[in-house]
Amino acid sequence: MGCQVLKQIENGQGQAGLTEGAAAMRSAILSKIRYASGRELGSARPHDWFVATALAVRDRAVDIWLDSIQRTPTEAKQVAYFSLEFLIGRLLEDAVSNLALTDDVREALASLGIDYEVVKAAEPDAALGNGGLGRLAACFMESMASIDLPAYGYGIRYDYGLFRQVITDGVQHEVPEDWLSFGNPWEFERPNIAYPVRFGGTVETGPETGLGVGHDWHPAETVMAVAYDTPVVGWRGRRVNTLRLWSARAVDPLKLDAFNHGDYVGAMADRARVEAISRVLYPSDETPAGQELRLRQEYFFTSASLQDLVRRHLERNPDVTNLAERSAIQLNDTHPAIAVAELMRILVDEKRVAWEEAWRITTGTLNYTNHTLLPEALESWPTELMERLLPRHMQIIYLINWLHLEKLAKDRPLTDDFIKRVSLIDEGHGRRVRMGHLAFLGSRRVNGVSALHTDLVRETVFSDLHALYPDRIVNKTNGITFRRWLQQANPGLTEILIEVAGPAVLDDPSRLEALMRHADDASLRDRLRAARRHNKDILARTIKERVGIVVDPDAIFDVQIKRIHEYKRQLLNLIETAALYEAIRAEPHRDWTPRVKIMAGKAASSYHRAKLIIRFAHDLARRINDDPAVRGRLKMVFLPNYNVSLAECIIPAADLSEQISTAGMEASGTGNMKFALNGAITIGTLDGANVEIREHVGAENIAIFGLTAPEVAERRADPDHGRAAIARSPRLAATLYAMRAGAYSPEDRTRYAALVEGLSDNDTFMVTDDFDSYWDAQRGLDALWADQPHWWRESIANTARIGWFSSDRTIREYADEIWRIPVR
Ligand code: 26W
Repeated sequence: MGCQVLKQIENGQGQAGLTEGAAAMRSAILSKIRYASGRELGSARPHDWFVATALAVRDRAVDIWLDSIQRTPTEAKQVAYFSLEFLIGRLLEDAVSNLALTDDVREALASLGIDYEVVKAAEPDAALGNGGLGRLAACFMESMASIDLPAYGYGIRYDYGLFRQVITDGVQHEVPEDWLSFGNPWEFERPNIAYPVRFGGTVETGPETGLGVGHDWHPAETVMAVAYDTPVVGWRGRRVNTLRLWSARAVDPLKLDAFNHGDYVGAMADRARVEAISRVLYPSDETPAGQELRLRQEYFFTSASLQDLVRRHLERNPDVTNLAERSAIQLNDTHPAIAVAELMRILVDEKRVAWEEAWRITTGTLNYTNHTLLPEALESWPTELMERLLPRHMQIIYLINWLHLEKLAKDRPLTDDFIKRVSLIDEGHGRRVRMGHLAFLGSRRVNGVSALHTDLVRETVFSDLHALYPDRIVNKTNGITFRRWLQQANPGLTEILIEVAGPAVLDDPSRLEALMRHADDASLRDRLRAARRHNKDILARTIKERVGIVVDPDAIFDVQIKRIHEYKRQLLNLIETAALYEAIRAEPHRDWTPRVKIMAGKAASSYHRAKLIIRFAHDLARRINDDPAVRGRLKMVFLPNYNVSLAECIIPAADLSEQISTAGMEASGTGNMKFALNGAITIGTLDGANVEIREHVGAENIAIFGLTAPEVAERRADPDHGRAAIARSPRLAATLYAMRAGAYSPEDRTRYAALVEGLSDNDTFMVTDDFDSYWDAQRGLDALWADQPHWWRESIANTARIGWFSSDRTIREYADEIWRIPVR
């Protein structure tokens, strides 16, 4: 910025022609640059502009925030969403567009010579979550504010979020994600909102009082949980709720006597150990973390959140007896399941409530969402560890279990086998506490996240408990916030939708249906195609910048983006890509439909097979992209460091959405909904929410392939199914042979030997069984692409009929059937 321009800005020039709103925003931003960042205008960098803009916008949010809290009646029931993960991503555009400030902010910045797009891009992506579960929590927070539901989100303020993925020579490396290093303009530290969280020690049994025997817990260690609040702005600024994240602080940060004796390091050691609790997000997704630190994290945030909730309750109510009428707590998976024992402890030991009454309150307040059936992801903790870390809670859990079994024994003779299945203690693998069972018993409602998943929850993990409590399990199919995943991510498409379906479409997604009347309208098709093309150009540029690969925006953009996991079957996609590559080479003169395969996702650091799949993606991409024989027909790209911001760039540019998990294994999926909303056509299995997406968009507008969940279960019984499937499919056999022989890894020919052998010996995920049907579905899509009017008709049907998958609908269902809170 030239000196002359600066002088003019400081003199208030450049405001001419600005609307009143933009002029006010401009002076707010200027004042933040100067007084909050302590910088001269001329030295401000994009990040300073981001901070100044965020602070200016935050001021507006704060007014609504305080008002939202004020106007919530004392007797209103509130939601507390307990989640170890909130994958929120960037917040600036969310806040700006929900406050209807987009034009003001854009113009204000432009008048200062600054591009709003550059400012948005300077915000770090808050990755306080692994994947679907964490992103769902973020969508829910936005929806609760948008439908004016009073709610708190409770979690952990990790210093380091999910690792940054760096790929060198196809190998994933994990680098710490230091998202707070430049500060976080959204949060308010609340040093006055802090609670002691205790660990270890012993329990002393007191004398019999009128309320039974008292228990005095003498903990060995105390950690302070300090609150950091982030305002969550709802659509049209209707309401602002609080996301309250806890940070761990040592009670005695510096042991002064040690320090005075010259032991500087020793004086800090305790502090480092204690504060490690909120240092870093566990990067495991669907695999057990199994470490003591993880259990400490779980108890730390659950205890602080419950203490806070009970304190807030007592500010408005005389005692805790009506807690269940004023609060509904949702446990996001079993990670906060210790809440069952902790709430009982607070009520019985601290508030001196009788056991039965405490149990009534607890089971009236808590609800639990299950997000996975994978046996390795079902949490259980060794009793020995729990007894050492949480001795009083372990006593409470034993008592809950004893009462539970005794109640059952009244109605039926208990066989050993039945006790084994319904007990809170799993005796099979060393003694362990089953956190899912604990959450089930302590909850009023238990829910799955798609119709199919909920059926499977009833039939598998909780079949015995379901038989005992047949009304407890309900379904709540997931949803996504359309504000972020359509309006913000895809402004071009949004503009067209507003024109066709009217502006009310922004408030009521069922109005997207109006699009169907224009499904065969060539001019609409052309406009949609142009909007998609614009997004594809941007993605192509991003690909070129990040990995140096040139892709053709006229080709099908075929996308699979999600955590790398065997059940999600990135390997099936890659093997099909390899087979397609060989087929094109064999018949180079056929009119192949040009495709760009795009993949992104992180592997858990200890998940070797997932990392090997990433490596294969790179080896395969190198081979394909370097081969002139397939030029113009096939390209393969792996984009590193998948996160929310990258998803926002990729999804609006996708033609084809890969949702190809082994049937019965993906609880719901939410990426599937984001793609369909943006008009991508899904190729997928009858798994998770794909089943319901098919019902909504119509079977003719989605490419379903592969075994169904019951067929998978049946096929698994045959130990030889993999070998048999390979024998049936010459194409699959040839592709696997090439892979096994090192065709894609000439410098290390055995690199994929184990991966291929696994497919014939033990193909748990049915890659081989589903290959042919997947191949055929892909070729069907090639043909469909050649018929562009037909392709776009299907695309339009996806956008038009996906409205039901808005997280506003999901949250209304939770409010109605689980939390019993009336919403407008
Ligand atoms: C114990 C380690 C661990 C960590 C995370 C186990 C399990 C998890 C999560 C439950 C994994 C997860 O994110 N599940 C996903 O939840 C989404 C939201 O409901 C669903 O859409 C996905 O299908 C499901 O995989």
